[in-house]
Amino acid sequence: MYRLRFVVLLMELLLSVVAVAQRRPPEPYGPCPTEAQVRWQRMEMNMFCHFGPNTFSGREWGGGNESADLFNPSQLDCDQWVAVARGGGFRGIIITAKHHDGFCLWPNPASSHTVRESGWRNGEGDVLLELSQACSRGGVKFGVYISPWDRHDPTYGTPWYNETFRRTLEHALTRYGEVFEQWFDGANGEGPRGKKQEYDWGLFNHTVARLQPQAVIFSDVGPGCHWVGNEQGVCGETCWSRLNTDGFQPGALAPSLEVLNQGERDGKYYMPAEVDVSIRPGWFHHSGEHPKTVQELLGIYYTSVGRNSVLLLNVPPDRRGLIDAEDSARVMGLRAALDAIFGNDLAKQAHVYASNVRGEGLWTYRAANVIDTNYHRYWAVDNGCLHPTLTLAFDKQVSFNRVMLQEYIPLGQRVENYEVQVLQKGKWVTIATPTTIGYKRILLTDTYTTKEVRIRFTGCRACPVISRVGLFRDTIYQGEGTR
Ligand code: FUL
Repeated sequence: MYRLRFVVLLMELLLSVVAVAQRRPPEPYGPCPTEAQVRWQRMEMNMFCHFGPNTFSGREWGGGNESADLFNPSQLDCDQWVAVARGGGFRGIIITAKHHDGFCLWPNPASSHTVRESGWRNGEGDVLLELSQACSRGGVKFGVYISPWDRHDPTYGTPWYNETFRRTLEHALTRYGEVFEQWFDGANGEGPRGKKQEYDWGLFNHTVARLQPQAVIFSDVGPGCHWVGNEQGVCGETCWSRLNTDGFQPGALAPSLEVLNQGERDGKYYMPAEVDVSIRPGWFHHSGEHPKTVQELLGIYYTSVGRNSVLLLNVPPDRRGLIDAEDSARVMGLRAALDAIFGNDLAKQAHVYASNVRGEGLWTYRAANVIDTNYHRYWAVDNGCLHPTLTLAFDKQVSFNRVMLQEYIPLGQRVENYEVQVLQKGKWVTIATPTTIGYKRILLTDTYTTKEVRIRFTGCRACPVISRVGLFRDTIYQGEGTR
C-alpha cells in the first residue's frame, strides 16, 4: 500500500518536472549560430563592389604587373555607392580592397603596389577610408574582400608571404572601424607550373578574429559563412546551415560543389551559405556590358534569400568611381518589386491554430507568434512533438502564390520535411512538399484561393521552433516556381 503511494508520488513528481521543462524555451539543437552569425543572416542582402585596376584595363584577372597609375577614377563618390545600396535595401557593402593583381585600394604599408604609388590624388587617396566613412554616414555596414592569391607580391609562393598577408590584414582591419564581414577568395589561377603557396589559414582567421571579433569570415569553408558553390546566384532547395570542414581548405581542397550548395544535414559546424553573384556578366565594370534584368534579379532573390542564404550582389563602380545609372536603376527596380510583393502579408489576417503549443498552451509560445514580425517571438511545441500542424484560417478567401517560413535559428536548424496544404472544396490539397527552412525559405507555388492553409511538419530533428509564416501574392515574377 505504502509502496503504491510512493510510486504514485514519484510519478507526479516526474510529471511536474517534465511540465516545468516544457515551460522553458526549447533546448538548442545541434550546432547553433553565434550572435554575429544571426545578425549577419538577418542582413539578408549585401552589395559587393569589385573595383581596382581591372576596372581600367577591362580585364577580370589582372596580371599584377599593371602600373599603379592605371587606377585613376575621375569622380570617385562612395556616398553615391552607399545611396544605391540603401535604395536597394542592402545592409552592407563589401569592397575588393585587394584583388588577385595585388593592388591595394588603401596605402597598405605591407605592399609597394597601392593607391599610394599611383598618381591618383597625388598618391594621397584611400578608397577604404572614403567608403568606410560613407558607410557609417549612411548606416550601411562595411566589409572587405582581401584576396590571398597575389600576382604582384614578390614573397608570394614562399613561407614569408603568410606574414606579408597577416600584416596586410592587420592594417586593413585596424584603420577603418568595424568590419562586418571578411571575404577570403579561394581562387588561384597559377596553374600546375605556377607558384605554390601554403596558406596559413589558422593565422589569417585568428588575425581577423583578434582584430574584428564580430566579423563573419567568408571562404569556401567559413568559418563564419561559406561559398554556395556557384556564381549564378543559386543555393540548393535543400539548404542546411551546417558543414563539416575538418580537413578541408578554401580553393582546390574545398568540399564538393554539391556539398557547398546544400550544406550538410549532420555538419559539425554551424555555417550558413552566402550567394555571391554579379549584376553584370563580369565582376568588374566593363563598358558595353549590361546589367541583369529585374526579372533575373528577382529570380536570384528567390534562389538565395528565399533558400536560407545571404545574397551578396555585385554592383561594380565604373571608371569614374560611380555606379552606372543603368545598374542603379535595376537595383531600384528590384527593391520596388520586393516591396510590392512582400509589402502585403496576407497571413496577418489569419486566425492561427496549432495542434500543440509548448507548456500546455503557454501564451509565450502561442501559434499566433508566427504572424507577428518580431523575429524573437516564435511558436514552439513540447519537446517530443515532432509532427505538429499549424493552421491559418481566414474569414474571407485569400489568394497567394508565395509562402514564407522562418525558423528561429538561434536554437539551431530543426525542420527537415513539411507539407503545405490548402482547403479546397472541403478537402486538404497538398501544394508543396519542401525540405529545409532555416533562417528563411520562400516557396513559389501556383496561385491558390482558399480560406484555410495548413502546414504539416512531417520530419523534424527536434521540436520545431517557427518564428514566421507569411503568405504573399507575387504578380511580377514570371519565372519558374519551385515546389
Ligand atoms: C572569384 C574571383 O576569381 C573573381 O575575380 C571574383 O572576385 C569572385 C567574387 O571570386 O573567385
